[in-house]
Amino acid sequence: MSFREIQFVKSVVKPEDLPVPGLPEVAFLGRSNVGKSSLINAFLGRKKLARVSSTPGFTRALNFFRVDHRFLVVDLPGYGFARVPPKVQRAWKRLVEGYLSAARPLRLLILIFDLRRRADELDRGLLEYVESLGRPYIAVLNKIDKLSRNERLKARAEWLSVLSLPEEEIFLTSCRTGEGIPAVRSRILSALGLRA
Ligand SMILES: Nc1nc2c(ncn2[C@@H]2O[C@H](COP(=O)(O)OP(=O)(O)O)[C@@H](O)[C@H]2O)c(=O)[nH]1
Ligand SMILES: [Mg+2]
Repeated sequence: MSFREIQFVKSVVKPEDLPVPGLPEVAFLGRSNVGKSSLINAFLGRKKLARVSSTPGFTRALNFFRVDHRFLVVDLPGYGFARVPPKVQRAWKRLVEGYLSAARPLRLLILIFDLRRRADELDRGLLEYVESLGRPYIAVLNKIDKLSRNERLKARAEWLSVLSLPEEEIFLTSCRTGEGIPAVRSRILSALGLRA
């Protein structure tokens, strides 16, 4: 299925300003520069809806997009920026946790990682938190084009040991080549009760 109409709804910097829950939602979360914007664009079949940055920027807002009046895509602000002041880090935590713990029709949370990197303390902390929420989520290991087949297998095995997810909920993708994108897309659509 392709989408016809994608509308920007709202940008939120404080949990108090979240829109009133309504349409089903899918949310994307990842460290800065993992390819979150690229994955959102690939999912929606758009070139530059969510901004793709060549230099990791500082996006502190949570952005809502309405797709064909049927569901919302929530672009959660990235984490793990170098040299972020504690105050900004606290604001990020408050906003993201405020969203994720709110009573909202969140059908699927998509956690994006860079397959080339190992999970660090920040990733593990986030995974523990997400696990504790008991909300449906999947992991997308992106940038596979940067690795050889052997390296992919090795990195995948490492991530498997870190993630508390069944194998079928872990996706390997490249937003550059498009490899693995259809599988993620159908997983998200099925979470929304839509057909691929
Ligand atoms: N090689 C490669 N580069 C990617 C991939 N996905 C994203 N990128 C690049 O990584 C950088 C950050 O991407 P972006 O989507 O802005 O990441 P975000 O900060 O997580 O939103 C950009 O230069 C993208 O072109 C991928 O699968 N493979
Ligand atoms: Mg981005």
